[in-house]
Amino acid sequence: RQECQVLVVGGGTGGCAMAAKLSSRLGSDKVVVLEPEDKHYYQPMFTLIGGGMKRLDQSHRQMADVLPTKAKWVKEKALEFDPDNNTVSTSGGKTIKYDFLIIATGLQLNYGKIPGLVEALETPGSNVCSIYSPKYVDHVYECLRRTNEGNAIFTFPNCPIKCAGAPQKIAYISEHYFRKMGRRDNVNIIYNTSLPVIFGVKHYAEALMKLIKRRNITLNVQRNLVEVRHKDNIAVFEDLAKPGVHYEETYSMLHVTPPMSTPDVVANCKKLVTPTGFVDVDQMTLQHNKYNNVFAIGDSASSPNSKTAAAAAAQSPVVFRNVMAVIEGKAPTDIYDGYSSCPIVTGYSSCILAEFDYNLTPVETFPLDQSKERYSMFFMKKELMPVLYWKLMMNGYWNGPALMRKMFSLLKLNKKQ
Ligand code: FAD
Ligand code: UQ1
Repeated sequence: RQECQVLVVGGGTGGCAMAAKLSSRLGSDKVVVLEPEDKHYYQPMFTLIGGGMKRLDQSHRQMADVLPTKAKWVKEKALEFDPDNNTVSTSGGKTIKYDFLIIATGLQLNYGKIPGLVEALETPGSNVCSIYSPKYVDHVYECLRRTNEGNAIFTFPNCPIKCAGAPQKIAYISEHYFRKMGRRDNVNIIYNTSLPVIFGVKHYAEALMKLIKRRNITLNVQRNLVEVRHKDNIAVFEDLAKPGVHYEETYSMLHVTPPMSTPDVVANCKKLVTPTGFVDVDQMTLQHNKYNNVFAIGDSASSPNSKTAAAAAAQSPVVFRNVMAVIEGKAPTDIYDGYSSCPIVTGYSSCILAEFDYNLTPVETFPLDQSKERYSMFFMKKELMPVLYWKLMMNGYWNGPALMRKMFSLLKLNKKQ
């Protein structure tokens, strides 16, 4: 049995940032982080690894070096939440009692839900790959190099996912790769998405539709991958507009974005979650709707924002101030506006930086039209973001770009006067 003031479950993007902020304010040994993994991955790099622009070993650090020294790390899994008794039981047989709980368990990748997919991903020589898992991301570039002709198919599943832009980023990078290699005339690029549109924010969707047309990419909406038969190089899709109607498509390369959900341990704790399995929090304060001493940050929260590290960054000061308020016996008053951001990499030197809030209204940081493809945004994504992540965000010093945006808009106002 162990006790702590704040228990953070999950030492990924949101959990580590929160642990850094809280342990720095509350002092040593008040915060416990429950996290079973040895390595902390900077997942936004996976897209670039897929395109051969970064290596897998550049995307991770030892968890011990990333988690804050003032917090105590318990290297175990949460096995069961008991929010009525303020305890979490762990894979090492511990029961941790907390005053305040922050759930930051992210999303689990359910590759196994698609018959034939895991076998396909794990059979050497089958050109089936996925940037989403550190286990498979290294294989994506190899698939690109091996593909000379035929259909290169990219999928988007029928459920909420993290970084909803990533499935199309890897399609655009691949298209550019085949063009660079002089193979583009022989390869069809097909993007099959379960969604009814290319992107949820109209401003960027319009720019992306033009790009897709210009680059001769086939877009099929409401197509959900339901089976992979890798021996025959066949992917089976369901037409979501006509349930039960299936299409078989032959591929020479298949890039799969897997279905995702919150980890089973979270989804199964019915007291804590919404019917879809996300931690049931108020979308403004990120405090649990039933348990006042429970908060969530990041991908496992029910707040209807697009799930990204950028969103977790913008949530982190809100959760921090609201937890501090509750610790001091006050009501939480800080508000998260749903900010999320997605650098949509469109090739080996260009990027559209989508930024928006709960209303799906663009909330752009820089004083230029970010729906245009730019090298500056690509450079920021590839070279600056990893530094910002490891040096600032992981130490609790990055609250998202809101301050930067305000500075730029002040400068713009001054110019007009
Ligand atoms: P995570 O960072 O995934 O951390 C969850 C942690 O919880 C993990 O360390 C896990 O081990 C731990 N955990 C799970 N179960 C348990 C348990 N039972 N007990 C204890 N610990 C547990 N975001 C952007 O902002 N920009 C991008 O360009 C971008 N691109 C992306 C591209 C790809 C391919 C991917 C996969 C993601 C991308 N993201 C991007 C999304 C971003 O990585 C996530 O939104 C972010 O990491 C979410 O943070 P989190 O803390 O909620 O979850
Ligand atoms: C961001 O804050 C963030 O989290 C650290 C990302 O994840 C790596 C991003 O990709 C982006 C774009 C942001 C937003 C930051 C700026 C400067 C617009």
